[in-house]
Amino acid sequence: MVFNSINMKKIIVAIIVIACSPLVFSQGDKKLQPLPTKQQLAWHEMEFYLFIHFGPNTFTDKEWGHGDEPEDIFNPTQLDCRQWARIAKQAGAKGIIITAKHHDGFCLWPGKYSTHTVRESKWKNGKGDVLKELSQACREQGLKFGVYISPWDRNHPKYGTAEYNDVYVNTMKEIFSNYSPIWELWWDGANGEGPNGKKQVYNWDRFKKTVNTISPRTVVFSDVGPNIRWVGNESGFAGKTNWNYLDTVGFTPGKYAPPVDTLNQGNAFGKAWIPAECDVSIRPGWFYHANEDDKVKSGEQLFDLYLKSVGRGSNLLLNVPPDKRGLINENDSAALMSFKKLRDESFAKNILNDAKAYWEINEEAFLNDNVNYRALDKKGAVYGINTQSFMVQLHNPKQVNCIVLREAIHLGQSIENFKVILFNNDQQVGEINGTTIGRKRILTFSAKTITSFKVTFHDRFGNDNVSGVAAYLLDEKLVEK
Ligand code: FUL
Repeated sequence: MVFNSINMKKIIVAIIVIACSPLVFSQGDKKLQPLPTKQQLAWHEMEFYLFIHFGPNTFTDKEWGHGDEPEDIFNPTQLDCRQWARIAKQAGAKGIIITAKHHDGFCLWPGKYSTHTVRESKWKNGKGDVLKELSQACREQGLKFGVYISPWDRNHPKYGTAEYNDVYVNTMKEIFSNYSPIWELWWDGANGEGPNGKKQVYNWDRFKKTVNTISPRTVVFSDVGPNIRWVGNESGFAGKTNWNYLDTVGFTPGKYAPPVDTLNQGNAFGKAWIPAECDVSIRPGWFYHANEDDKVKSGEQLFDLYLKSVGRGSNLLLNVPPDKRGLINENDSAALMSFKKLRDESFAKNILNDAKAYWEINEEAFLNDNVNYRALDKKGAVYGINTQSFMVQLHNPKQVNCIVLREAIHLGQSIENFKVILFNNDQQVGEINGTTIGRKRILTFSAKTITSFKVTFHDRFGNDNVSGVAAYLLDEKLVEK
């Protein structure tokens, strides 16, 4: 098959002329599907950030504390939140979310609604405040700061009574007024017994309204949002089909959450924009355990998780638990640096820089993976052109094993499936089929020498919302496992 660029251009120009009311077409579609908020769009751009599980469990070697651990157990000898933030920054993470309070109820700040806090511990003679130190360290490094506040509390005497919902609301208000801005709030759905043997009936609606009132720009995570959803596993991977839509009516976080497959893939026609976040630990456990020092995931394993999370349109929340000193362990930080190096090396050179796309408007911007779609809009580019495929012609034959596609998610998510056909001159040398694209879809395959490739996609509205394409040659060992 020979592709004649002049004819293709003529055809595309004709299509552009025919589809001369693209804006009307797209605006109409916008009403048909939920769109991300400004905060959610900004969240999508975060891609990768760290989770910190830290507290009494770090010192007792537990994963779930009982809530009756003596406060003095919490006594890090060299706690340094600046070290955490520095390492996060060097690893290319964009933020840090910390377990302000885990299920054991211990508060990493001197909270006034609890008597089980850093204030009652030996650490800094009860004068320490981890949230204060970490929020400052994040600010210094230009990182976003987020908090995990476990509703399940195995220490609080009010847990299991209606009054505990007041305690929880007050706790949130206290944290938000002392340590804002808080970019992401993480709600775990766990709901076990408290010290009086009772389970709490959480008032999720009230919790949601509270955050919405005191900090409307915070994105709130739980199994079912309201802003970010759990991906349905703690292994760090999103579905290859991954819709940013979810139906939440009748569901709550925890036991009454949607099935894990639904969380993993989203609902194709879901009523709300609630994208998935992939939480996973760099070690087997969420908290630090010395006997897992040799079980830290390698840079290559982390890269594979990156492909399965960010590369499937989701975000990667990677847990790196500080050790008993209160420092990120050397093994973890080495793995993070190796992960960063692999990302940098892999995506340093978009080999389409000198390629031509038969998407003739603003092809330069289109071929730049980093360009943001808004810039294209302004120039009246890709918006609404009713074309379902485009061709990319390389300047010279090149070896490729990775193609990155992006969808203009500020317009919603509507691409249902796609096909990439690789050519070496007239010869078809490969074909990759997929379903959703979303913010970013990273496809990897065994390396091929190609001169061109064709991307065909089916958009549920006939829109043309592919907003970027790039191609790379990765180290062969990094191709998705
Ligand atoms: C789970 C918790 O029970 C684990 O301890 C951990 O915090 C994880 C991120 O969420 O539901």
